[in-house]
Amino acid sequence: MSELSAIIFDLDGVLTDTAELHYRAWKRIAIEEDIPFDRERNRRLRGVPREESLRRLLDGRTISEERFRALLARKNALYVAMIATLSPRDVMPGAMHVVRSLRRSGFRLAIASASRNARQVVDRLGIATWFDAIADGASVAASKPAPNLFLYAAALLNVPPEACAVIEDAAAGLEAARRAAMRTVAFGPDVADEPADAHLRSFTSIDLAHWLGAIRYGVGAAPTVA
Ligand code: B16
Ligand code: MG
Repeated sequence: MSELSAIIFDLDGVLTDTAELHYRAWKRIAIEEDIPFDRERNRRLRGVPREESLRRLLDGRTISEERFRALLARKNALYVAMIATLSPRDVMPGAMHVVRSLRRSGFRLAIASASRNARQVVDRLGIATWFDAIADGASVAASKPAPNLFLYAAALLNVPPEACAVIEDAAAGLEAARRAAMRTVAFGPDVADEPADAHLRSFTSIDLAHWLGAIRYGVGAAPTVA
């Protein structure tokens, strides 16, 4: 197995809780369109691009292309209004400490987000300088669960995919990382039962040495780190 030399962070749901804002925007659309939608159904939308999210929300209902485009624009307007209020206070608790520790240990660091609003979120959080590279929803045509976005981020870092670990809060993102032949870290309660090389509940009580050991050598046992 290649030496681990880079960590790729998902954005929404990992570095900040904007996954909740995506949910609230889709919930508004669902109410307006009279479509049943709750947090459980929202799990199928997490981490996938906007168009595919709407298809999953519609769940087989057919609408015109024009209406489809209008709903996408409406959802994005709702979401963009919500992220306008983000600030450095909205960085996920403990994330700064983890990023600093990884950087001190010599890891290359990137963000790989399916969102076309990722740059704006990163700027509002004030975290752009923490990373060597940022890949977003405009970087590749086929987004998560295709491996392309993570492969693109690894290429920006100039690191082979096998030397990367991906931290993800969504099943679609973990699948994309596996397809990219990268090590996987499942972050948060939504993916607690997903297969991954390590599971993290949060960044706040992370035992970094143990966790890095798990993704470096412990593939298979899937240790849980509190
Ligand atoms: P946008 P991530 C993803 O970001 C979100 O998890 C997902 O819910 C969203 O639909 C997707 O970005 C596209 O976002 O509509 O802003 O382009 O988790 O990959 O950082
Ligand atoms: Mg995410």
